[in-house]
Amino acid sequence: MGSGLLSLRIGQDALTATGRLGLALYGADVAAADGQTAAVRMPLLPDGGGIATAWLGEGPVVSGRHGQLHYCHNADYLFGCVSLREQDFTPSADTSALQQASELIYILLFEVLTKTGFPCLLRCWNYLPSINHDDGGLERYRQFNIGRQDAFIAAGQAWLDGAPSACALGTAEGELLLYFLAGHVAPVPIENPRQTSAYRYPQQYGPRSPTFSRASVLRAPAQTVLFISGTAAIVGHASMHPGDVLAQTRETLANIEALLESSAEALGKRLRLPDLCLKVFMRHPGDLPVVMDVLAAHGADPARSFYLQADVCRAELLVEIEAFGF
Ligand code: 3EB
Repeated sequence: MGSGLLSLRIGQDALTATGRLGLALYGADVAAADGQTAAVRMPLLPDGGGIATAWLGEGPVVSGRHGQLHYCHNADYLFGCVSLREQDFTPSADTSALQQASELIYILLFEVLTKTGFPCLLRCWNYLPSINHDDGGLERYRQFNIGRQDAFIAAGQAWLDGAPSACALGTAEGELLLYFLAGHVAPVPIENPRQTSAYRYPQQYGPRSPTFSRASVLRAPAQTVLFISGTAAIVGHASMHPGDVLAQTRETLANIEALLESSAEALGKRLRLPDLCLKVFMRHPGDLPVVMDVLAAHGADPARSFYLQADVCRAELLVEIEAFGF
C-alpha cells in the first residue's frame, strides 16, 4: 500500500483518462452524469463553458455508495463525492437546515473512511450556495462551520493540527456539495507563518472555527504531493486591502509563497509558483484582467491554471487561489 501514483488531469482528456478515481466538472451549466461526478456550478472565465478535472491513480478501482455518498478507490487512494439538498432538512430553534446538512455530509464522509479503511483525509472541496448570505442571524459560511466542526469532533478526528487541506466557495444556487480525497498515510499539515491558523480564528469570524490546514504534504513512497488550501488576502486573521483586487491578489500570492517555503522541508523540494496547478476564484468577473496580470507577472503557468467566478467565504474578500504541486 502507498505506492501508487496520484495525479490530476485538467481538460478534455480528464474525461477519458484511465485509472480515474473521481471527476469534478466546473462551469455554470455543468451537470453530473453519475453520482461519482462532482458538478460545481460556477461560471468559467473568461468565456463560459466548462472544464473537467480528474484525480487519477493506478491499478484496479472499486466503487461503492454509502447513503448519498459515492466513492471510488484503488489500493492507495479514495475519492468521495456527496451532495445534499437543504430542503430535505427541517430547521430547529438552534440548528439551521444548512448546519444540519453540513454535519451530515461530514458524518457520511467519516463513516466511509471507516467502512473502506482509508483513515487519512487528504483534501476536502466544499461548495455551498449563497455562502455570504445571512439567514436567521448567522452568515451561511458560519453555519456550515458549526456543522462541519461538530462532525469532526463526533468522529474523534483532528480538527486542529492534522485537519485536512480544504477550500470553501460559494455557488449561486444548487446543493451543498463536498468532494474529497483520502488515503492510508497521514499527510503532514502545513501552516502559514503569515496567517493565524484557521482553526484558531477568534470568535469574531463565527462561533466555531473552520477545520482545515493551510496546506498539506502527502509523502507516499512513489511521490510527494502538495495540496495548498484555498488562500486569500488574510494576514494574521484580518482581511487585507478591502475593495482592492490588485493588492488582494498580490497578498494572496505572498501567502502562497510563504506556504511553498514552509512546505519545502516536508516536500523535500522547494516548489515555485510556475510549478503549480492553480484554481483561481474571483467574486467579480470584471476583475479577471487584473488578476490574470498579477499571476502572469509572478510566472504562473496558464496551461495549468483556470479561473472561476465564485463567492469567497468573507464578504470583503475578492479573490481566492488554491493549488496542487507534484
Ligand atoms: C481563509 O483563509 C479563507 O472553510 O474550508 C480557505 C480555505 C477558506 C478553506 C474552509 C476557507 C476554507 O479563511 C477561506
